[in-house]
Amino acid sequence: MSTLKRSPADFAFLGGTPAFADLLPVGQLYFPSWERYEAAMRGIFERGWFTNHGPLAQTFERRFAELVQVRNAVTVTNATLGLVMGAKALGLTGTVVVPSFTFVATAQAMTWAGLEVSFADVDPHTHQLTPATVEPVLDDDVSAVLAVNLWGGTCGPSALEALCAERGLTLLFDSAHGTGVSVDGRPLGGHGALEVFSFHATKTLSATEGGCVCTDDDELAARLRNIRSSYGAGEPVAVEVTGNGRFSEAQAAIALLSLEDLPANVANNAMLHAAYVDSLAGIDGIRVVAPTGADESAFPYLVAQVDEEAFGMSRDALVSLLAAENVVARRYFRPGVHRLPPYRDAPRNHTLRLPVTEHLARTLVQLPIGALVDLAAVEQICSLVAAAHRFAPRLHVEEAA
Ligand code: T4K
Repeated sequence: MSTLKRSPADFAFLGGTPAFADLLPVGQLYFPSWERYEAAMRGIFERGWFTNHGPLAQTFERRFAELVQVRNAVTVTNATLGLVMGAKALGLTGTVVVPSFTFVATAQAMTWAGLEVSFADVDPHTHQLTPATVEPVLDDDVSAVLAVNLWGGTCGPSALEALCAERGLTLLFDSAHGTGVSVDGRPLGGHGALEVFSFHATKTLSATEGGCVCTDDDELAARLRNIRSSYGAGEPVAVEVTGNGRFSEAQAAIALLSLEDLPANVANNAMLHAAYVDSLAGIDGIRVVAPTGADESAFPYLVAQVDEEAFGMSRDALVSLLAAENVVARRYFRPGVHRLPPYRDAPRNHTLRLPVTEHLARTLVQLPIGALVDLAAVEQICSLVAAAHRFAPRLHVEEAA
């Protein structure tokens, strides 16, 4: 049976056949073949060394440090914990400025580290923090800025470095989306005091769960290693508090295989991204937002912006229509972290308005890109979007909650 939408009745939400038989999620979800995974696991079992900074974790740290050209790559259980431990290792106090337009973990990691969070708006074109969006929220309580390199682009780290140097603020980066991204002729990893990467399964480099804190500051790295665990601490240095942020051998094994596959996976993302750009170009009211501020991107997300009036349907209605077709589009990062608990309840945020963040949270959609997507799938998703636009005046879609 054809899944082309030739009339409103062909849409799955009205009883037609879904365009895809299986759910197509947003997320990179690249995974090595079972054979390579099994061989890597066999090695771990034969060595009988499963965690506590084993040989695979050590090898991965060396290779990732080479990839991003930094002196120290400190692996951790996930990026959220990496941000908490990074803030602790830096000895941050007071208030940290973060963008509200980010995954909630960016801010929550600072809260876990005992810091106050002050939210800044982002640039409407790049979706990133800039000196112009940070400056209005700087006050005497602010000691640091946690900038986010979003969507496989960057926030332009050098301009923020200049601002923070001038104001005497510590600058750190959430580069959860940043593997394979370079700016000003070098990879993300060595900017600010530290940068934190995520190796979650939905990221381009995957350890299923995982993360890494990168820094060129050897003393900071020594504190981080001691906070993470006595295993892999190298030299014991005094730290206020220790935890468990270890990266297991199973995580490291997958991360090493993922590192081998990174060039091919990035090339695949680039091809799929270009196909989306081409196929969505002719449809009024929707446009692909390209990663900005980067010399090279790994294209971890396909971000599109919907102009409800020109498209004929809201972003939330489009998401609902696609879900019925088994395309699980995401709406990152709604409603903006300042509107989520616990932050929305803080008196300082009651009257806080971040118009760009709030607009992006209402209009952006992320479409599937990564391992589970091929060119035919991109074509089919774009033809669904085109049909949604064409038939919009005759479709009454209930908006996704
Ligand atoms: N900073 C930023 C800017 C971030 O974006 C993130 C995480 C962090 C910090 C923190 O990093 P970590 O502590 O996680 O290392 C996902 C991810 O869980 C999260 O890692 C990511 N950012 C965030 C943007 O997205 P969800 O809840 O939206 O997606 P999830 O996990 O449900 O997966 C997406 C789709 O993929 C689903 O439809 C299910 C599918 N899926 C997922 C997994 C994990 C699969 O089919 N198989 C799988 O194994 O959060």
